[in-house]
Amino acid sequence: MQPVIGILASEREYVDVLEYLPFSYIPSAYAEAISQAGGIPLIVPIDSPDKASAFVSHLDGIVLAGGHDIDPSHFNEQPHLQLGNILPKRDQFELAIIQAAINKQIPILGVCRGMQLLNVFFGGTLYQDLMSQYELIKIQHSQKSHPTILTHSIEVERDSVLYPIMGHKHQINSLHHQGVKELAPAFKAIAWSDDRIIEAIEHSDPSLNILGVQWHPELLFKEDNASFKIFEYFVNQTKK
Ligand SMILES: [Mn+2]
Repeated sequence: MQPVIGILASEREYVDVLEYLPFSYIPSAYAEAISQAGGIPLIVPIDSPDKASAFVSHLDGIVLAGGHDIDPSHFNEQPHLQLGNILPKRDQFELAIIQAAINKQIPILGVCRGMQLLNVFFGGTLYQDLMSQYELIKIQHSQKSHPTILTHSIEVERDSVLYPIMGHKHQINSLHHQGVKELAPAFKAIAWSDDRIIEAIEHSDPSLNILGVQWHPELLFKEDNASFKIFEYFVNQTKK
């Protein structure tokens, strides 16, 4: 049986000449990557947090995707001047899904915003805007190049699930303007950029199987073998 992997959808208004309708959506690359890696991708629309465990009861793994900024009220801050769009109902639903996934002990992969939300769920904080809030910033984390172009390098911790996949140094894409500030105590940082932004995290309890990456491997998996292997690793974990 192939594992069923829930990919949490975002929502936006579809603006046509006559229509302003909310659409559930997620970039197709997430589903393609999961499917190629041997999972059955299932796109999960935003719903009531009360239903999170009912959704999770049908799933073997969870992917938290990229997208909106996270509502800073979840880490007791007011909105910074450079905070982007937030979608509070998405935050609330995804936070409930994380709790339900932990209760069921199924693996979670957080990508970009997904990694940041995992950190916030476990009590960490974020830079709402790296450019203005992180003093040591010196490289482009919100790349101007096409999203599939590899732009900055990361250094990977030896004692981590990513090391066998990526080795010590690897080139990645970078499409984030927020970042992890205080890492939640439950996590280990396992990859960093040159200017010491945390680029990947894993939960210190390996039985929980929670991994977060700050870049976008779903946009690279066709050309970059390490990106594909992240999805393969994740899907294999959901079979255990
Ligand atoms: Mn980056």
